Amino acid sequence: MVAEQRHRHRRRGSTSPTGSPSPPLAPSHLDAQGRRVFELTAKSGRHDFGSGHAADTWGFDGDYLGPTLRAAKGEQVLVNVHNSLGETTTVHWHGMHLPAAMDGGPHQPIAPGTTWSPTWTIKQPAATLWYHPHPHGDTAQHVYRGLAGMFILDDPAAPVALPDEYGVDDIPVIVQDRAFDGDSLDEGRSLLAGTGILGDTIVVNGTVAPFLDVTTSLVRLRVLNASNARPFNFRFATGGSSPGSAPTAGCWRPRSRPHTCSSRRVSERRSSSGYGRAIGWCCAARRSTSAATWCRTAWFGGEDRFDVLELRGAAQLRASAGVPAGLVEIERLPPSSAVTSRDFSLTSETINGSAMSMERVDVTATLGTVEVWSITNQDGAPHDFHLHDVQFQVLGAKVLAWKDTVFVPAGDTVRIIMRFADYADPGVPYMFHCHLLYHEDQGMMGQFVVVRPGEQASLHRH
Ligand SMILES: [Cu+2]
Repeated sequence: MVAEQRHRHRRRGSTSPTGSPSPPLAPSHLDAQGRRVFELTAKSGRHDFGSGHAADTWGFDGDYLGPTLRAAKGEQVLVNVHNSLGETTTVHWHGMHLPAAMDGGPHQPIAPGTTWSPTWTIKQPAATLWYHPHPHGDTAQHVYRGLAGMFILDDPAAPVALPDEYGVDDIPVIVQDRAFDGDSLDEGRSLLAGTGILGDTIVVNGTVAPFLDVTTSLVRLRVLNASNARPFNFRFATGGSSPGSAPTAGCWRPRSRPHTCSSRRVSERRSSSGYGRAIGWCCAARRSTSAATWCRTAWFGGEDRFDVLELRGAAQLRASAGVPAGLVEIERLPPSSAVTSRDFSLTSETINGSAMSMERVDVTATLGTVEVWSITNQDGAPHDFHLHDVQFQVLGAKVLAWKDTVFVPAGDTVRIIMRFADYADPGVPYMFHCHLLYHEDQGMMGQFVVVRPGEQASLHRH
């Protein structure tokens, strides 16, 4: 244990750590049309989180979380999503560039006992994405109960020389905070927090107090913050159990070259990739605060510190290749290429003063054009802005990267730039919204439609 923990954040029950196995890779097969076909079933179950917690949960194929889907750029995928829950849900492919009708937002409900079968071609660079429900008004509850999984995209034409043995030196790290009421998941804290549930127990890959056995000198961690509301500023605790083994870490986004840093904010409700030289060290999370903002940040979890994942190095580590000098090429979108600028104000669980309506189109974007969106948080609370369909770049950011979600601190403005490419459908919208799931459910969400030049949006009726 390296990070301090306040008494109210001390782990419950036994603190003997348990292993944190990677979620299994989802099996798939190629059908007669050459499509890579996956099966996913949303179901209820009972999951042992370790440390004495066995709770009623939901999962895909299992009792909690879901298998990791993996596909390559250029492949057409087909996912048969079966709903064996007692209520309607959806499955959204977070960060995926795909047609609106395949997006899995509130417009693609999966009724109990039915199957939804979206199919699309992977047209984006290698990425660590995820999937989770997106039913309007119920997203927080469905994700909290355990419906989430990773979706890894590879690009065979642009290989990156990072560790790539899944579960051995290429590790999914799905981080969630959970609150327990006895052994049950506590779902009743939303109204108290203002941001939705802030749990006092950290769960990684569905395990409390986890550790990871490391056998190679370099590991790649694919860190996914799948919490409902909590932002993290992950850092590596130095001075681990092996003398002189302070890790180096860096490279948390698809970017052109390795980048060394001591901490990485994953406040954004999505995933990042990182690597570290792993020799017996811990990984801790906290958010820095200043005195002036103490009240606010404490209220939203900013004073909390947690140990997240202990990496236990084997006595003998298999030597890995070195850190590559280059990673991927990223085309910078210049603001001068934008044909449209839009302003979005986030306040009081609305965007530009309106709560989400499935009957209203808030933005109509034209296929093939670049836009700049200026997002202002007018609240005293933090928000996370998430855009479906296309990845964007943050103007003025220190590091060039493709992102699908951006943290917008209280009172701040963030400007993002994106190009709407490949897919237009005047009748089916994509969503943009705060990715604090409680805010999203309350209505801090809007709809955008991508049309061909000269076309008008006209929503399909439900
Ligand atoms: Cu929000």
